[in-house]
Amino acid sequence: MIKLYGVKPSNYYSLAKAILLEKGLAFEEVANPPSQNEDFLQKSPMGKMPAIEVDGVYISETLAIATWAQRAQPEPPLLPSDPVDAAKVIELCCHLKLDVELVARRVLPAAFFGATASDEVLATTEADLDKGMKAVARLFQGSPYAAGDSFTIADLFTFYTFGLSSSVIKKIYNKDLLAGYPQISTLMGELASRPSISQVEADKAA
Ligand SMILES: N[C@@H](CCC(=O)N[C@@H](CS)C(=O)NCC(=O)O)C(=O)O
Repeated sequence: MIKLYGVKPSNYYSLAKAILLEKGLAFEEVANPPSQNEDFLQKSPMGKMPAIEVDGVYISETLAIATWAQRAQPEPPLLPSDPVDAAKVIELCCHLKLDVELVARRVLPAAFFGATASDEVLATTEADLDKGMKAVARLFQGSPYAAGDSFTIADLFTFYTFGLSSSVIKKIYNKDLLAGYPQISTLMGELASRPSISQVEADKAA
């Protein structure tokens, strides 16, 4: 049985869980917060969650987990079979993760954990985020899904990137990260009622 390590409030853990649910793969959730303990570093070399265990092998990094899931369980597809289309989905996921989510995370400690962000950090984060949002918008299809005709991992990256990033940005800058991006806003509303995502969110609240 596949094991999923991490804790439910994490957006990346949620993303990996939604992937397993979309694929209809049976898995067991093992509560394991991020840690620098040797035991957890063997599962996830940066000590971050999520990690999965498949036949005694550990895999960290959500994109790697998504790639494994697609190969292990091709149906229903979360990546297009066409190589270029698949690469475009991954390209969008990378920009969501590296140029929006990770940038917003710079001010997460100030938003929710009482830390102070310097004026310089506040200014560079805002400018970099603006650039990241414009990059994502260039790739975003949104008709009807993030990468075009079919539901893919880019939709899950979209949901779990903006779930966190929007709340951080609202708290720090009192602004709506998705203002000016109506396609993303609309998709976020639709994705919230997708069964996999609804289940992940309901489990979190339970
Ligand atoms: N690039 C990783 C990011 C995972 C990540 O940042 N996880 C956070 C929780 S949402 C974490 O474990 N943070 C603890 C830490 O940074 O030590 C992925 O895609 O899985």
